Amino acid sequence: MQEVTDRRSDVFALIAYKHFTLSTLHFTIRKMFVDKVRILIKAGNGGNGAKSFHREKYVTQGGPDGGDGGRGGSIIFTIDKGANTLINYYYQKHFKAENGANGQAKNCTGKNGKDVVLKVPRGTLIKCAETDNIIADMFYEDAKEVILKGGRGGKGNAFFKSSTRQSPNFAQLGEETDEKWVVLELKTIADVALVGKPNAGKSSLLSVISNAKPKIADYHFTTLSPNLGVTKYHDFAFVVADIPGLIEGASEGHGLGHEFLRHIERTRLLIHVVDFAATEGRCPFDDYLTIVNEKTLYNKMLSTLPCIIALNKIDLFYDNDSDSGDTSKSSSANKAKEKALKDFTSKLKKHTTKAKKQMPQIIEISTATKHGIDTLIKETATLLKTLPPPKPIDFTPIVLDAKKPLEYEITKDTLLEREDDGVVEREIFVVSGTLIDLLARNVAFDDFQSVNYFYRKLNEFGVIEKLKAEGMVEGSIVKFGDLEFDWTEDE
Ligand SMILES: Nc1nc2c(ncn2[C@@H]2O[C@H](COP(=O)(O)OP(=O)(O)OP(=O)(O)O)[C@@H](O)[C@H]2O)c(=O)[nH]1
Ligand SMILES: [Mg+2]
Repeated sequence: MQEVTDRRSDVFALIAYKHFTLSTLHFTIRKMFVDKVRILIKAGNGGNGAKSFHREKYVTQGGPDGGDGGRGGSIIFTIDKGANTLINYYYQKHFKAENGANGQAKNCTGKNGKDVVLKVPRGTLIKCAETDNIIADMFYEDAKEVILKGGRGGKGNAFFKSSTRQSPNFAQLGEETDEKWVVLELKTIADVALVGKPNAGKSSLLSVISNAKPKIADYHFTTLSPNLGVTKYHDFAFVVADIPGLIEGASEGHGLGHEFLRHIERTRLLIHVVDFAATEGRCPFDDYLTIVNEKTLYNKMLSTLPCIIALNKIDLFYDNDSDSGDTSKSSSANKAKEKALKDFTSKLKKHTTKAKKQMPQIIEISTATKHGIDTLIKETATLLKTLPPPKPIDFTPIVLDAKKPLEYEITKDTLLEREDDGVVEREIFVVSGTLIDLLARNVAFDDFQSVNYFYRKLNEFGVIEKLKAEGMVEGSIVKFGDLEFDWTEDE
């Protein structure tokens, strides 16, 4: 559930995001909330090294002066402090950093490619799309993660000059980088989450305990995405998240679905907001139980979070009496409320005993009259102070662009060759793998010294020995990448 909007309005969603109202079209587009996206990223390739020799009038045999290629740009993630959605990645999904420029003559090094810096809201997890493994948790405000490093620039031929090699006639190619799909998943970082059925009064509560101004209305699903606010208790401040309403079956996708529960995974404390006045005719305890069940179905860990129960709309028990000023009615309202409270408490006791859980604290509140709000803030702050501080997700980070091990394999293939007496089929050896790819990119096959280096490496990795064991003899054809070689034994 990333996209809480009508499909028809997609075209205009960006406009909506900027809070335009298309009155001429007779409908207003809702702001989109995106908390999970899949994007393609690629670091820049390294620039190639240059092969060049110094040229000057009257100077013969100038030395090698080919410069190195520039480094490719990297893909870097940082925090966008003001953002709480991944909307920016909903439309643009491909991000490629600039390639490094090639090296030039006169020892000119190629320019490095520009990095691409992607800003995400705090609390975003970056995952490998293929394996779902976590690469980074953008948890801290100053988080900066290089997710894909730019390709290394190739060395120019000037670099390869040595006392025994005066005129290297080859240069190195720049490193090529792979593109990768990653998933960005926002897990809001808040100390406290307000959870409950639609219309329970979660947004109303957030509006009276913090600086936030969420939308409040007497219909279901007024809140379409989590709202954040900061609550202060003396010099102690904590972040509260108002989570969209949950209904039974949310874990199967009913209502707005249970996707928003991902935003309470990182919170330290839950406040269950219950419509205690049963304004919609339901049993308050059943409402509470529905949310408990849904959060457990989503993730068992959520049921271990400490919680407080806020029994809201307490003012409604007294509503009619305040008009009449009749104190006898007021005491009957009190009795009704006490009876409801007794009923709720005894059911809760039974439930927690059966589930072998600690009984949560119950606080009666009214966001309308502010009754009990100070107590709720005080108790929340007190409980929070006893809990361990929030911490990033525990994971073993993977490196997305980890260098692949140098490997090779030998297979056999056939090749059609024209000879004097017609076309003959010849068996050839094909050597492939990361070792060959790397060597093929770094060897200049028109340069004797470079080919020598290629041969030395093949020997070092045991390729020649293995080919011989597989049956390579004088005159055999061996294919490395796209290049074919005739094998000749040394004299
Ligand atoms: N009388 C009374 N009404 C309240 C109280 N708290 C909230 N309401 C009303 O209940 C209705 C729903 O309030 P919201 O705060 O929007 O409820 P919500 O839980 O955020 O609802 P969703 O966003 O749909 O999940 C609104 O009409 C509020 O004015 C209260 O303490 N007393
Ligand atoms: Mg709401």
